[in-house]
Amino acid sequence: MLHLEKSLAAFEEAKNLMPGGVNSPVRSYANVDCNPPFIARAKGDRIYDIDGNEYIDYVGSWGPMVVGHAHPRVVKALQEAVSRGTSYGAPTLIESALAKKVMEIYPSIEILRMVNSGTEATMSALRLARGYTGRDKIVKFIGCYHGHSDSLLVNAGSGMATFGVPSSPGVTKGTAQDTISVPYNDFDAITKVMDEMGDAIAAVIVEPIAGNMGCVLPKQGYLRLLRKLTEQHGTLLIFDEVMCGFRASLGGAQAAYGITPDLTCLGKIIGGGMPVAAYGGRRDIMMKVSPAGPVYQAGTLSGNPLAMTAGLETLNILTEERAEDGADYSRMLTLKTKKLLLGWQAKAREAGVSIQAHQAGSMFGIFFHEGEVYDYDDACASDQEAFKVWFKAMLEQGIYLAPSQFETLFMSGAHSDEDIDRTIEAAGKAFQAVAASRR
Ligand code: KE4
Repeated sequence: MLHLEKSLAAFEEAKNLMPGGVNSPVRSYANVDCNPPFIARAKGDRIYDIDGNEYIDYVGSWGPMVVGHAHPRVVKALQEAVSRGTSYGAPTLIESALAKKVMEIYPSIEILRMVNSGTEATMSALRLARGYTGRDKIVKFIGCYHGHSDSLLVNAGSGMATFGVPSSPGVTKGTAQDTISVPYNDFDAITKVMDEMGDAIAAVIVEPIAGNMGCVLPKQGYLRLLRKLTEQHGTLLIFDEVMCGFRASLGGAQAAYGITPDLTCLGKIIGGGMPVAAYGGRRDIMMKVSPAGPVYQAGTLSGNPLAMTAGLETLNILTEERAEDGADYSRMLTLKTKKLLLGWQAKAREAGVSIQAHQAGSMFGIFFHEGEVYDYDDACASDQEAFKVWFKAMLEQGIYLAPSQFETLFMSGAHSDEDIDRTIEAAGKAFQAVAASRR
């Protein structure tokens, strides 16, 4: 039995200080009907709560901690940077250094702008797409999440091509009507919308590998269809790689699937755990951004030197370090993830529990579902009660997972073979608990 007395007390106090006691909703553990451990520190693949419990961490701060927590190279670089000050609000060499590093890895990005969150990156990319094309409408996909800007907090309207309805109070009907939402992986739906309205659509924004309905992969040919349809209609294709960037492969989904978007949004890993995101792409488009062009976008802490430092050191580790067998970092992460999922699948079979296991490089997840999971409806049809039982059984055994069926898990270079084996054994017990809960 996990002892969480101090976390419980901290959570009660936090609820009087922040909405729901947290600064981001998913951290409240509301989706799994239990209380969140308050974290004291983390190192490598381990995370420690204020009650002294130790966990193997597969959340990795929702993606950024790809080289593990408190990596010595990142800590050292930050310690040196902080002694030179924390923010200048002025151009620095480190911003150019990180920009160059990102462009080496993402050749589709010819010019980029640093911002402070994935929300800011996608919001800015959409404003730019509207400014560049002179069009108002955008298309997003049901189940994909791109941060909390108003245009993107929109659900599908009643009909496929009809305009959106706000998914949150505070989003105006006027804003929502310019967003069209269609099912992910549905070839006919996107083709119909683009055939009917493509010439009025500024951008199609997509998580090329979806991570916010659980981990869901694009069907064969789907991303190529999006590229073809957007080119046909002069619509910009925006890849939101905030999550799958540096995860699906070092060069993200665009490298893994060989599709070149017009704009790319990055985040999480390029900050190495500090607040960094970016949007970038074709020079002719990006040169419309202020002060080079008329599309306004700004930020006090954009390109913050500490954040740039953590991001650059993280990317240097990803591109320089190799496993003992010489495999590059991304290959090593993919193999670690594959080993974990093969173990989970074997344990689930032993327990007589059907799961779907999805992997894209070092991002992964499972669904308690008999059939394939291709879209949000499929994800919603998975057994969420089973997920809760499994999640709690894993947490009890010291395995720290995302507290929602609709999130994705992440491997890091710090996860040892021993810890992966331990996680597989724990999953075996957790799948047995699921089977018992169904009897
Ligand atoms: P942020 O504004 O949270 O930095 O990024 C928004 C965002 C944009 N695009 C994608 C594909 C994303 O996954 C995200 C944010 N991811 C969530 C995890 N599902 C962050 C965790 C949270 O909301 O607390």
